[in-house]
Amino acid sequence: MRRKYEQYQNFNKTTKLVKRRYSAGKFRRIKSTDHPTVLRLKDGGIVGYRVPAHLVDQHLSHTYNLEEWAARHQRRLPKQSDGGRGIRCVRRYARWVKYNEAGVPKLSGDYIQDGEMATEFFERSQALWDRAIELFPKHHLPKIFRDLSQYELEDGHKRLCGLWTGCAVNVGLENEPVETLPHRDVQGFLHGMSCLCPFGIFSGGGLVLWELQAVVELRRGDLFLFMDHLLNHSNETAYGTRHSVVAFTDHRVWEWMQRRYGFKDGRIKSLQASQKRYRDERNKQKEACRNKKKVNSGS
Ligand SMILES: O=C(O)CCC(=O)C(=O)O
Ligand SMILES: [Fe+2]
Repeated sequence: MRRKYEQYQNFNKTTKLVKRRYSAGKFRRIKSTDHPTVLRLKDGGIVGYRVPAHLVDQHLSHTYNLEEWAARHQRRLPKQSDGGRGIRCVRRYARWVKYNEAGVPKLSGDYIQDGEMATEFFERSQALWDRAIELFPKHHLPKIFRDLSQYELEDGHKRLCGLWTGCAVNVGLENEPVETLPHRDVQGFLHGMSCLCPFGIFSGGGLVLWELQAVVELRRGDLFLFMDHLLNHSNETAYGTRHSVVAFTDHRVWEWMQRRYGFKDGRIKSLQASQKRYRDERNKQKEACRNKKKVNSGS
């Protein structure tokens, strides 16, 4: 799956057959249960891990806290839309390497602009991030856990979201629950995993994972750890009030960590080489296919 990674959105390459299977309701449904669910590829690699809300907090206080925050600030928050993902109000609160030439992690513009609202968001979500660290499947995914947790940010700055250096808060508006269009979060750390938590009083909104031809049902306050940079994903229709938060570490922060702590992640180079081989191979096959068609049509 990582080999197929492309830096740009690639949902347009999803075949008609796959889209038809989805429309016909033929994707596998991964129903909610009271236990954690592991999603594996055929080769055994884990690409998703769902934790039901009651294991995060039996009283669901993590969701109440976020819901109160959204209800209090929904009207005041700037309506910054994200057309690619089809969301009308998204706030990105992160320390990230973006829009700054020095390549050093800085607080995001939304965090600074939203001031007390952003600070309050982190007061209210702190318990959730602490639990996410405890619930992360460290035994199954030791390398991802190590990479996400072992390097500090500069000057004792804490990662804003526990293991992750920032988050996108998708705020549903009146009669507009958060339902994303198919996309990948391409800026994510190539060997990492993000953490999604939907909140609000809603039904529907299952997460469609296109490459897996599966729909993961997510209830209010569930956690879903997944490779959002590798897998095209979108939401089914949601009803009611649906918001969500996705905690992530972006790849450029990982590049900064390598410079700051003086190490080289050898996996990236060999991965990039294998991605290139994969693309070349695919182009060759396409070319051969085109030539064959030409010969068959006698031109
Ligand atoms: O709300 C969701 O379930 C998905 C959100 C998402 O994919 C995103 O914010 O990138
Ligand atoms: Fe996403």
